[in-house]
Amino acid sequence: MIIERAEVIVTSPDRNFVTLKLTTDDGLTGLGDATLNGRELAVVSYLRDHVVPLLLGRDAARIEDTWQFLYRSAYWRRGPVTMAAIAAVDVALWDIKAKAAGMPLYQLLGGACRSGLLAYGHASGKELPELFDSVREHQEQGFRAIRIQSGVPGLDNIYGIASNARFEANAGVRYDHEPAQRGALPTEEDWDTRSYLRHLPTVFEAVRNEFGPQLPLLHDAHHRLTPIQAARLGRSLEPYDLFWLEDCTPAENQEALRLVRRHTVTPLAIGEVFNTVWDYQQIIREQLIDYVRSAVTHTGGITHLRRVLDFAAQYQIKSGMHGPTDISPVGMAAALHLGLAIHNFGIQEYMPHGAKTNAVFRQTFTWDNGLLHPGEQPGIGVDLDLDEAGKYPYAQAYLPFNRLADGTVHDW
Ligand code: EZ4
Ligand code: CO
Repeated sequence: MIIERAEVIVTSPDRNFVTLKLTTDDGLTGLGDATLNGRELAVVSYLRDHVVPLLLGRDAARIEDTWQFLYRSAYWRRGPVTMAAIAAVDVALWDIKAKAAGMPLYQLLGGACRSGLLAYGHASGKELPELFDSVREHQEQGFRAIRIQSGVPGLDNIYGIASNARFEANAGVRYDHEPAQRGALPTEEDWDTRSYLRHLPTVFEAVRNEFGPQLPLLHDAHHRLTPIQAARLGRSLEPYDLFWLEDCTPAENQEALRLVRRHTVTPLAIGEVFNTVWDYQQIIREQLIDYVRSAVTHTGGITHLRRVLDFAAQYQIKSGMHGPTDISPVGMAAALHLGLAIHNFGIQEYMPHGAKTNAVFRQTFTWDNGLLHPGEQPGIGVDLDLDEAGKYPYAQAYLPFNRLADGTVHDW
């Protein structure tokens, strides 16, 4: 099993995706997701210019050794570009190994720990009636846990709210809650923390009154709060029994979570922008979070994220892997195999991809009664149709950014 070919495929069916495809001398292929939203081409270059030449001729069976080689031989450690590139290689090698074994990947990771993965979907609405409709639509689609994002009075355009204007900006593609916008410049959104902190508890009160106490509800504060603001939000949401409050602070300052924890028992989820176990060292050891948000795609692949989650398991901290549309079907498949095999699975974020994306990436996962399952095909269970992929060239796209009313740039 010698790696004979390594191709980096960029395609933009409904949005940009970067995929690494490895082919061995005995004809096995493996896929890995390397999509880094808004900075896609940096990972393409990292792979094409610096990693592909190192892979050719290597033994595809040596996954751990290849991981350590790519991580340590670069000298420059960590970071989203490096770790997305390493993740793509790692997942492609696991895909190959599982195909060689004739097993779905989760079997090689220890076998299933559950019959399927509880997944949450994204409901949103600028006003309550629209939000309620969105919750109902998700329930009809089978979701048994739902993220709630709402408009805030006085703010026009904020994170997490699906709107028609956004779909038009993406050339008519209806792609719910896709924050990246095609175009030469990032779009500007509004933010005001005081209005948000006042408004959000009233939204959760209304949702609980409408949908009852049982439905697991989640919310993403998207890195916008100071520690004391986050503490206040967590406390004010306690009556509504959240499954989690996500990214309440920009958590590269891990110590900030100590302050939040002192004031609230609302469960906390952090880490979609983290990329190594080192980003979690303090918050896991001090039990400052309840869920690890890292995706396989952005955290060094199956090999490294499993290490993070095994560390988390010692502290009863569970997985809550990031699953937005910018994780490709390849990255989602990898997440489902890992989630099925680990004991400390918590919940999986699930935003269904669009029809064009599903034609490029042929998948075998199933969605049944609110549970995801990766399927039984050997490997990760995804095939990439190169002809379909070739129809959709890269289109420049950026994530938005925030300004406060006085023009100050704020965390997005
Ligand atoms: O903003 O995936 O929880 N989900 C999120 C996402 C992220 C995007 C960034 O690429 O926070 O919507
Ligand atoms: Co998030």
